[in-house]
Amino acid sequence: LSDPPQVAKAQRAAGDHAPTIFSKILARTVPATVLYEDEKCMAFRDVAPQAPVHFLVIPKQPIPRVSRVGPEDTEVSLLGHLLVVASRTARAEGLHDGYRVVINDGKHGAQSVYHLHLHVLGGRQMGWPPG
Ligand code: D5M
Repeated sequence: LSDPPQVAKAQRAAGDHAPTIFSKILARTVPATVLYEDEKCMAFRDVAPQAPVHFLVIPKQPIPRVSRVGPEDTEVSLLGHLLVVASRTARAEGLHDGYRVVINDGKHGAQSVYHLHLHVLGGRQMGWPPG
């Protein structure tokens, strides 16, 4: 622990595994506008929307980030399930002209909540490339 890089590494690792606000949303101890829920995931509106429609799809399993998804079939199929739920919920939200799905990973990806989540944004024309 006297080695500062080790401390920084440990702090980063702890951050990756700490419960986040999304655990509280799953537990319904923090309110959210829930659009969809099943045994594996939940979709709810983003509190700081970046488009007319902006919701998040999160697994109930607290995987911290997409780069931590393991090779196990259950985690691989969970990712597929999250995408299918994102697409179905987008349709239910009326996004018939398309939408964008984004996963931010880590520092360079500008991830701020370390509980894996898919952003779904729609209801306006998106630009490319993203910032
Ligand atoms: O995005 C994390 C996203 O999570 C960001 O768009 C805000 C959103 N957020 C944070 N707290 C809440 C609550 N309490 N309800 C709904 N949405 C929330 P990231 O990809 O990690 O940068």
